[in-house]
Amino acid sequence: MESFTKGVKAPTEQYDGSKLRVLIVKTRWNSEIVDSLVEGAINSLTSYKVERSNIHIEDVAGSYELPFAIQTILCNRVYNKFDVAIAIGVLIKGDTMHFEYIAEAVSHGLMRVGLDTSTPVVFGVLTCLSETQALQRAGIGENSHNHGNDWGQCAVEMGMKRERWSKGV
Ligand code: RBF
Repeated sequence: MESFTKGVKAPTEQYDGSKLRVLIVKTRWNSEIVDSLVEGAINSLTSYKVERSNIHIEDVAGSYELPFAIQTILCNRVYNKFDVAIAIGVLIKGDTMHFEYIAEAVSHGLMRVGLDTSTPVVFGVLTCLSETQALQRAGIGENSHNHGNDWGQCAVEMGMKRERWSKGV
């Protein structure tokens, strides 16, 4: 194979997400980049017929807060049940070890929340070595790609499949 298409292939099924309820928790750290990713995710969700009114958005300070926020919201009966959650944040490597500690804690934390709650949690956290990398992956500027689009698509697929799998189909 001389070349291949990098990234995720669209699902073969054309999902109807009109019944899905989606939780997005986003950070205020690196908010311009994060907001572009959130916009990408929302565009993708609505392209699968997810109702805008069924997308609930909360924010937290930084990526480190994402697992706690999502777990607490998913487990709170006051909120209507969500079918899927998307955690959106942007970590950019600096001069200290913060990047490494936060990236590892957040990725493990989000995985645990998904497994413990049986609700898929989409890993929408960019872990970038530079601001340029972050902008390119948030659809900002030339030759960029908005990964938020992929996360929205992943959320629809996992929300629909979770429903199907939980019924044993
Ligand atoms: N949060 C992010 O979402 N992205 C970052 O790039 C980021 N870098 C940080 C760098 C330092 C030195 C510190 C102290 C915090 C950083 N945070 C970042 C915030 C972190 O996720 C969390 O909000 C705070 O540590 C409070 O728990």
